[in-house]
Amino acid sequence: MKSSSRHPIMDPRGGVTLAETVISLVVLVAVMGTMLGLVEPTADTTRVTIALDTLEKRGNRALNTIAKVLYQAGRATVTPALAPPFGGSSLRARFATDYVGGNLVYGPEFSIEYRQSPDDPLDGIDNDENGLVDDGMVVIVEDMGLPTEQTHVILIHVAPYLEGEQPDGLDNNGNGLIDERGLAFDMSQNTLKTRITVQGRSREGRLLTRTVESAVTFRN
Ligand SMILES: [Ca+2]
Ligand SMILES: [Ca+2]
Ligand SMILES: [Ca+2]
Repeated sequence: MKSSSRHPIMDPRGGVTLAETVISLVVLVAVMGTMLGLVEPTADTTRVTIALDTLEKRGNRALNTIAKVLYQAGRATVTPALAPPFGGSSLRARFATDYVGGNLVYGPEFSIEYRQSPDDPLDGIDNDENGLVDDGMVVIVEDMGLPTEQTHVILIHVAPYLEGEQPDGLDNNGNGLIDERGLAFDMSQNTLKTRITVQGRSREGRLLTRTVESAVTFRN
C-alpha cells in the first residue's frame, strides 16, 4: 500500500526545502566555528588572563628576591653608577656583614645581572625554538671570584629589551631610559629602580608580555 509517507517539509520535487538548507547551514557554521576556536571567546580570554597573571607573578617574585638581596647591601658598594638615562642591566654590590668601631664591614661582592639564555644569543632569531626571540634570564652570582662562587638563575624568559624598547639610541617607551634591556636598573639618590619584562606564549601561540617594576631605598 502506498502511504502518504512523504515528509511534510520535503520539497514536492524530492529535494530539501529552503528551511532545511538554512538550518543545515546554521549547524554547519556552529560546528566549523567550534573547530576554528571562534565560539569560545570567554574560555580563550580566561586562559590568556591567567597566563598573563602567571607572568606577572613570576616577575614580581624575581623583584622580591632582588629587593631582599639589595636590602642587605650597602649603597656605597653598588657599582656602576646606574644613572639615567642609561642605567644598566647588571650591578655589583656587597652585603654589610658586621659593624666594627663605627664602620660597616662588607662581605664578598655579588652581582645581579641580565644574561642571554645560553642557547639563544642576541641575533633576532629564536635559536632555541622556545617561542621567544632572544630571551634571556636574571641571575644572581654570589661570592664573586671566590671558590664558593655560585650562580642562581632567578627568572627565565626575560625579554631582550624592556617592553616597548628597541636598540636605536632613543627612549622608545618613554620611561626615561635609553635602549634598556629586559632587566633594567637605574639609581637616583639612594633609590634603585628595577624593571623587568617577562614573556610567554599563550596556547594559541600569541606572544604574552608583562613588565613589572619596584624601587629599593638603601638604608646605609
Ligand atoms: Ca628563544
Ligand atoms: Ca626606555
Ligand atoms: Ca631605544
